[in-house]
Amino acid sequence: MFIDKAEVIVTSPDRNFVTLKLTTDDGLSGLGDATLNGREMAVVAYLKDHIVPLLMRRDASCINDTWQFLYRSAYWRRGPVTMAAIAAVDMALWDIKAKAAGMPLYQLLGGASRKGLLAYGHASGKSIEELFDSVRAHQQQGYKAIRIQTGVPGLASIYGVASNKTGAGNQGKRYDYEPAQRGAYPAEEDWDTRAYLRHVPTVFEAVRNEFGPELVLLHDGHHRMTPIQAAQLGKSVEPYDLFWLEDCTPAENPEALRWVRRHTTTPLAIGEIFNSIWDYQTIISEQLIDYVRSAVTHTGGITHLKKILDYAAQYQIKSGMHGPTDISPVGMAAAMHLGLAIHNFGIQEYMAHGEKTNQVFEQSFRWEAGMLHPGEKPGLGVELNHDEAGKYPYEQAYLPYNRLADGTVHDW
Ligand code: KDG
Ligand code: MG
Repeated sequence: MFIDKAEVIVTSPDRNFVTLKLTTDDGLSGLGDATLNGREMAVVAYLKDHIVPLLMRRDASCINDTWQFLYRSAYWRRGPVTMAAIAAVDMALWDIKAKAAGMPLYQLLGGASRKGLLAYGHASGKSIEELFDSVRAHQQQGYKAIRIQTGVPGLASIYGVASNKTGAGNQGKRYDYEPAQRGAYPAEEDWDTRAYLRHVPTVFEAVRNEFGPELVLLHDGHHRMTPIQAAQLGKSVEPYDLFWLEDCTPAENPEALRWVRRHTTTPLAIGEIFNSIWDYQTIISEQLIDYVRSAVTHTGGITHLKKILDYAAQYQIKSGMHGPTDISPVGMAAAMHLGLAIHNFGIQEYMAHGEKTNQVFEQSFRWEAGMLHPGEKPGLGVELNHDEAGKYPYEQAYLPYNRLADGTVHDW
């Protein structure tokens, strides 16, 4: 079974997606997600110019060897562009292998370890009333776990707060926060850590009082605090029993988490911007986190993320795979198969994709009572509709960036 054809498909139904499609000489095809939000075309060039020529006539069944060959023969290692490109090849080869076996991929990864995957959605609101509406709307959709992000008094715009309102007259409207905005320049947002630290505990107190102790609550700090500020926040939300506090400090300095850990028992999650097992070495072996946030798409694919999660399992650290809308339905399917199979699954982030995206990517996953399941179709269970994809050419889009009141650029 040889790789005969490799296509890199860029489509922008509700947002940009980069997909690799590999086809074998005996007619099987596999899909891989290579979407790197705001830097999509860098991965397209890496795939088209440097990877696709190496794949032609390779044995499609040799997934490990192909992974090592692409990783080591480049000499230059790691990095989001390289690892997203390798991830796409890896996913597509697993898709092909599972189709050849006539099984859903999770069966090849060892079979199901659970009935379904607890998933969390994104509730948000500029005010407490809007936030409560959004939490209720998520509960109506079946979510048992909900991430809470709110506006902060004095700040005009903030990460994670959707612009579309929920509630009366808006039922059914898509209101998830979509940070990447189409256009030629990134949008500017404002930031004030002290205002944020004062406000967030009051929000969690209000949410717990309104929705009770059962609801699983999460929060994303999005890399903005210093270690000691993160420790303060972790401590101040302890009474509200968070499932996790995510990305409390900038992820490049994993040692910062030692300081946070010393001061708070709020569980910590990090890793959506990591791309290899080496990024996790210190924080897993020193047990500085509780959840691994990597996406299959950004961490070298199923082969490599499974290694990270197996390593994490030795330290009772669980998965919490990244699942915003910039992970395509192909990347989400890969996460669901992996999450269903591993023992140390924790939770799966799930932001439903828009209608156009769901027409481009035909999917077989199930959403029932707050749980995801990848379905029983052989392979990943996702097929690309080329006609639909062709309707939506790439559109330049950027993630926003932050400035403090005095004009200093801050982590976004
Ligand atoms: O591309 C960046 C987004 O995926 C990121 O901002 C989303 O932090 C995020 C999350 O937790 O989903
Ligand atoms: Mg995040």
